Amino acid sequence: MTELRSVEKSVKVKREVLEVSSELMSLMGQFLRQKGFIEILPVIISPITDPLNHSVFNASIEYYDGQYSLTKSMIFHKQLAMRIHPKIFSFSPNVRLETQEKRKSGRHLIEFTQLDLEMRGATREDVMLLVEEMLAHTFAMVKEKFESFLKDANPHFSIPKTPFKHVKYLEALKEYGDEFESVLSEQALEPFWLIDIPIDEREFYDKLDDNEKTLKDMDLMYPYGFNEASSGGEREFEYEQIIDRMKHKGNDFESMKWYLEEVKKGIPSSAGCGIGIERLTRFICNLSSVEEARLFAKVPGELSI
Ligand code: ASN
Repeated sequence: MTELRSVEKSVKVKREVLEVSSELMSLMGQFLRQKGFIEILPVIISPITDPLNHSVFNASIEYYDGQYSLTKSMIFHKQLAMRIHPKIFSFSPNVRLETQEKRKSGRHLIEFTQLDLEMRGATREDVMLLVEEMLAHTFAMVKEKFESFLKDANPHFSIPKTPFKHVKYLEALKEYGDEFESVLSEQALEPFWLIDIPIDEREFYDKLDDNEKTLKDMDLMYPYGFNEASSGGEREFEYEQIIDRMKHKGNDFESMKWYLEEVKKGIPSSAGCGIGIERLTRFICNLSSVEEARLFAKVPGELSI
């Protein structure tokens, strides 16, 4: 039987960690509003959700003759929201029922929250510059407010220097082998972007580059071995191209039919990304796992309150 994670552990998160987490959500929200973004309410259940690039256990709810999925990411809703407003963000709770091996990473929870943002007509470069500025600003403000806590908790804490370095996925793979992400993250002293991810390594919705091999997308990587922080990119928005990409990936068309109908009517081009709140909190507070970065953490392989 699956163990119930001790309730004591689930409510034993440090008070300062929760304060940092609360503050950084507030700071990033303010920053984005100043840049003309509006906050939209998150979608928790929908017949369409991110198919992801790896398999997880099914999380869906029967409702009359249909089925709702719990949101794995709001990617498709962000694209549809682009019809109404050019700059949106949401603190989006995601449920991904990962297998228990994922617990070892220190980066996975089966329920987590990402700051998901999207910009109409934008390029990948626009998103990278925005995120760099947002993080530099957020870290500076957090440093001011939590100086004495951070001095003890995180000896590496520093305000990231912009612009962040760009590392090409295939070049890094060639130089450092399969474990290149961890190797580079361990070596790094500053956050960096992993760009040009090969088509088979990511979902169908990130835009294919003209070379037809890599995507116009990016992952943000934290230094000191904290690994992946964020993923995003420019998006596919043309019907034929989306169909081709879904076929290439072997995605299920039936569950995506409402999305495809909307794409056929037309959705704007856009770019965006999602930044995990628990991972950001973990990185800033130098925690060994995201389990310590929020209250009521749902760890892979266990039941938690
Ligand atoms: N939020 C991510 C993005 O905007 C997608 C994801 O979480 N898989 O690209």
